[in-house]
Amino acid sequence: MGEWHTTACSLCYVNCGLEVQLDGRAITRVRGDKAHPRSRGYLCQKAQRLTWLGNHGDRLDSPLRRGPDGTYERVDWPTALSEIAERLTAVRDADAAAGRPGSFAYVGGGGQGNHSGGAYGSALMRWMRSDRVFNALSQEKTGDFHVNGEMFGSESCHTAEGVEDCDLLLVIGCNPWMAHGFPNARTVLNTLRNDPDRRMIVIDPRRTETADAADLHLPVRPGTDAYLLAAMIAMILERDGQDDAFLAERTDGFAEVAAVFARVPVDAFVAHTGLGRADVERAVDMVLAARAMTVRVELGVQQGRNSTLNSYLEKLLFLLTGNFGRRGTNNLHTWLAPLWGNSTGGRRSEVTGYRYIGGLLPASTLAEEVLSEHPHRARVVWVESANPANTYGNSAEVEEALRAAELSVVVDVAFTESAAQADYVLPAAAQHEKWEFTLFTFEWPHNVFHVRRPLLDPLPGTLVEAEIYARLFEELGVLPGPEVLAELTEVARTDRGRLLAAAGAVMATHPGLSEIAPVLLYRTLGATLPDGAAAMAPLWAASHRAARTMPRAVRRGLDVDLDGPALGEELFRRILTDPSGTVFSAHEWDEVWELVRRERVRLDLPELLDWLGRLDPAADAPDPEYPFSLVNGQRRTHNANQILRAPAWRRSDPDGALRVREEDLAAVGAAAGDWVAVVTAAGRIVVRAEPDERMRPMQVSLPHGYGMSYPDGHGGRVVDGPRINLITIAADRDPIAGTPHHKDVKVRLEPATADECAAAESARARVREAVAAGA
Ligand SMILES: Nc1nc2c(c(=O)[nH]1)N[C@H]1C(S)=C(S)[C@@H](COP(=O)(O)OP(=O)(O)OC[C@H]3O[C@@H](n4cnc5c(=O)[nH]c(N)nc54)[C@H](O)[C@@H]3O)O[C@H]1N2
Ligand SMILES: Nc1nc2c(c(=O)[nH]1)N[C@H]1C(S)=C(S)[C@@H](COP(=O)(O)OP(=O)(O)OC[C@H]3O[C@@H](n4cnc5c(=O)[nH]c(N)nc54)[C@H](O)[C@@H]3O)O[C@H]1N2
Ligand code: SF4
Ligand SMILES: [Mo]
Repeated sequence: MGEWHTTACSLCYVNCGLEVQLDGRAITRVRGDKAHPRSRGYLCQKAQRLTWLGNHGDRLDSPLRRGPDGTYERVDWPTALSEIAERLTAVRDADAAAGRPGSFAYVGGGGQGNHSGGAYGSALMRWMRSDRVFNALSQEKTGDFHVNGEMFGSESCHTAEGVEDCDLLLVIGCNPWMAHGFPNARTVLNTLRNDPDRRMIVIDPRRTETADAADLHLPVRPGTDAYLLAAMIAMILERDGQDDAFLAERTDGFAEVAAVFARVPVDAFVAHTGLGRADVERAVDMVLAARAMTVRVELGVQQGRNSTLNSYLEKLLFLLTGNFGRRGTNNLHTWLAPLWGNSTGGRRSEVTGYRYIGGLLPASTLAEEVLSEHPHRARVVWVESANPANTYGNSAEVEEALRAAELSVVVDVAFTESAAQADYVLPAAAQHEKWEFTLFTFEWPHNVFHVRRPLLDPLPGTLVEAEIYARLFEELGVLPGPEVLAELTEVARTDRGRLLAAAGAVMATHPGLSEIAPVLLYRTLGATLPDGAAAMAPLWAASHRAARTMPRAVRRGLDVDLDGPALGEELFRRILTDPSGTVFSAHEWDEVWELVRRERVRLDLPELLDWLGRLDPAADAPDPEYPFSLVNGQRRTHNANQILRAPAWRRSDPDGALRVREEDLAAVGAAAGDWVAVVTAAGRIVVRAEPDERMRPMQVSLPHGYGMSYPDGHGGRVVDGPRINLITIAADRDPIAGTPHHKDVKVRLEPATADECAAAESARARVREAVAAGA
């Protein structure tokens, strides 16, 4: 038996603790890590063949430079970085000369399990005098952040879910059985199913695997959640079901909210959802009977129609009924370092007019931000740990933007669809080849941070992100000379308490250095950390901040009796040395109010109450040209965003099939197993049809996480499954947050033409051949 190494899964943002065995560079066995304080030994089917993460035929192992004919040439690191530095400097100088804001767009900055690069990439953005960030969060969660900002006082006040302790779990627009989204999801759902005293309601057009475990499933018509939630809240208030004591003690604005809900036409709204009034009444009965309800939402409503309004209504539902701040209800959670910022000031992009939310601009506006004629358009697109050409709305436009930019750079482990458009591609070490961590730490009242150690050396030719950025800053001439760095390193080694003051003195004489503090920490403090943990250096600052802002909770979490800087040092030491993760904060339930950034929760948000007042079932009629509602990006057994490119990883669903009810398929003249075309105004893709009687009539689904090209073993590349964002229309998005309506894309189905079928069969055969050959 080989040795077991401790690590974490990075195939979804739950990041379960794992133990793995290795054979050379291959992960041969995987099991859950029982010592992980959050996942406690849990893992799902996706992690079982983690060997394909980082160990496949499409790894990059050299920087690439695009030639005028669109082919890529291998260049060495110094060449790539010096040329990039020269071009960045030219843009930065031109920005300054024109007196315009920095035209650098930072895209991504971390995936499902790797957030260490983000600090360094953000430093580059700041040095380029920009703050334009686009990432996955800004195409799913920014509506939620906006509402949090207005209600709780900061957009980084983010809700946690008491799924393990609630007696009613209200699941809206998510499928935790498949997608997780909270730790140990299948265990939690099975426990709920088997406990006669606990209930679950699922609001989803599809009878999902999660709905199978529910006491009540409400198969809402796609895109009508706002009507349903508004009707439910109106019914609760009609029945005086609000928690008056909680509202009086903790909130403002109830009267204004109640006045608007008194005007909600409940019957018309319920009719519009396609549900029966009796079922909705039953849901309301269950909410009112609950001792502790937790609401769990995700993409079905966040990437659905009325996204930001849905986020508001979902929160009103738990707040009006007093299901906040107690065991088993919704709460807020702590951060070691917040994953997103706060921009409640209302700043907007000059190019698209969209506001910044959580410090982010909408991913769906990236292409416009670049392709616009506006003098302040983005001119550099810097992509790190994201594949916007496949994951942002309208892939063709995103590709055009990457080509049109004055400079585009992709930092990735694989030759992605985005890399295939970039001027330079920089190969990063994969997640098991470096120190890494995730900031997806959403737990309350105990929160866990997990730093994981490398299992392998970096693949030759690759660098960890911290080193890529540090070398780039050396080329840019921003870092001080070796003697100054050596002096600071010596301070870090011998007298860390003095490091901030010493670094401050250096910054005072080096313009631009304060913007890249993480890089300075990496090059100095980093060099003194044990076992090559240099890239973790920014966590030192984060540890001290956490210890300063929530000392009591950190003391309890670590079970120590320290204070001041000693507590921060101990926290940093612990997160670097605990192999299975550290409980970095432990609170009492009612201390959640320390995290709320205003005195009382604000309930009446005029912009959203206006939106609610404008909801009109008549304005929401189906489009006869595009009669189906497509869940464009469903989570299934074997998909994981764009993380796992190797087709061999998937044990199920090799084609990434279109799921559709058999009668709906027959009505368009097709049958199970046929290739069919899915058509929108933006494009047409050809997919394999597979019957799924769980779908709601006239609702179909395609999986997220396909459409990646892969080496075919004969010197070419072949696309594996549907490239779903070829058919999304980037402008079909939320008016406030710009989040796309991916879960309700209006489409038409047609039988594929003979040529399309032949091309699809051929691609499929080449993928299967590559898999058979061990790709
Ligand atoms: N297997 C797997 N798991 C994953 C991922 C993955 O790629 N694969 N990705 C991870 C990531 S990044 C995320 S953000 C999460 C997302 O996790 P989820 O949001 O749970 O996953 P989805 O399948 O995208 O969509 C959820 C549900 O929304 C429903 N839905 C569609 N339209 C509507 C509607 O109008 N109203 C309502 N109420 N529901 C609707 C769909 O039927 C679907 O069941 O999953 C994470 N986990
Ligand atoms: N139509 C549609 N579009 C969607 C969705 C949908 O449901 N439907 N879902 C959206 C959601 S919720 C999300 S979260 C996004 C996800 O989309 P993205 O934000 O684009 O992220 P990922 O798909 O996770 O891609 C991660 C990239 O990081 C690379 N990578 C992996 N490890 C490392 C590393 O250590 N370093 C570096 N530098 N790179 C690495 C991978 O090779 C991959 O190219 O997609 C969104 N797009
Ligand atoms: S739930 Fe997510 S993090 Fe856990 S094993 Fe499955 S894919 Fe990995
Ligand atoms: Mo996501």
